[in-house]
Amino acid sequence: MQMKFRTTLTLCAAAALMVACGKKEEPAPAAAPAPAAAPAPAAAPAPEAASDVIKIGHVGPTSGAIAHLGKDNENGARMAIDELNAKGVMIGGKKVTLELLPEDDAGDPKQGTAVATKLVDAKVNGVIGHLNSGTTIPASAIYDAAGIPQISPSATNPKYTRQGFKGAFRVVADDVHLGSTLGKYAVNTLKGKNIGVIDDRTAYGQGVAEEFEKAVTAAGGTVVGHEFTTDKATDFNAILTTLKGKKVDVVFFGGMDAVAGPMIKQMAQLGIKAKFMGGDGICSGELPKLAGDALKDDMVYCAEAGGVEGEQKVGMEKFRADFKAKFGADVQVYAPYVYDALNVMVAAMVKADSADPAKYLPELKKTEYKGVTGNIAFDEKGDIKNGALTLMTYKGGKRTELAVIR
Ligand code: ABU
Repeated sequence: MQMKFRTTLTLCAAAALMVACGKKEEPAPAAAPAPAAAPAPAAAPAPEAASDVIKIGHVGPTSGAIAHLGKDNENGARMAIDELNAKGVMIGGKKVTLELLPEDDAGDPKQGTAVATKLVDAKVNGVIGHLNSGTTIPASAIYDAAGIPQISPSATNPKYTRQGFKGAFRVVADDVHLGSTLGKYAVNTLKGKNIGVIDDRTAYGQGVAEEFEKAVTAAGGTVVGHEFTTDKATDFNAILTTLKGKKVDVVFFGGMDAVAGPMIKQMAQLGIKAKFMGGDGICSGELPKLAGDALKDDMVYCAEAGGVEGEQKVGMEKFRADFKAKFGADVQVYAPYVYDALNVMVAAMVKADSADPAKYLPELKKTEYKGVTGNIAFDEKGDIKNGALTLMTYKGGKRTELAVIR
């Protein structure tokens, strides 16, 4: 696929980014012979203050049913920005100020592309986000066309990094890893005999459910039914009754916690005693509130698309404590991944001594970063190398780690 990365010149020519480009402004390279008329008007000198600012966009759904997840992600970005600014970041021989441009895509693909365009127009130096695969994938084409690197902290649909966009990265494992691990677990560990699947038809929900189903079949299990809902639905009685008729002992849901919670409640009302499984989208701190008393101990199994073991747990625990102290809220799922993604992006800028995307992108590709979520390096597609999953259940209304799986 043809790359459409904007040249260094184009970005550096934006007066507001002169210093962020890492060098004193160089004379503009000779343009192709111009039709005699209009010499390019001399750019007005950039105000000193503006030239020291590096803009980083963040996008997640901070409104709507999964606003709690969007805010969690946004707070991860704020935490990184605040710490970096307090520490002081030197680029191009100057101390720069990092500015967060937070945007709300409401988890909606159309709004996702609208805010992506807005961030491009604002001349951001990079983007962290989006949260959902359904918004991340269409937005990635806009960032790619503008030459702006993007790191998603949570979008797990494989397609995101398989479009040939050289500036698209993610710091979590993908749905192939999630679905296949959970599918094997359903058959081999939970001993599911009649497995039911429901998905919400989003890029994430459909993708992870399909991978789960493939893995169940490969492990010798049986999917007795696959039902469909949406990410806005609230009534699941019809599809749950169908699955009840098939005597399901495990129900896998491809979708987010805001839908999973009421679904678990309605399973209880219908007397369905099956285990409930899902990917990272349901694996939040909020799920027990959303499901209420219907969520029993050892009933729900899910996986976060990352994880740390051994000594690296210390850094993660410190992050969680610092996050709670700063925002008065527990981490939901992906705030630490956002925090790392933003630090990775800024570390690449510092290494390149430039916030010009064309200059720091090569450093981003070479990332070797030890973060709170573990070691981050990217493969040729932009996916995290050697990604982990953390298998979770819920006990006493709290997420409880079962194992970290690679
Ligand atoms: N990975 C689950 C939530 C985000 C998404 O991929 O849509």
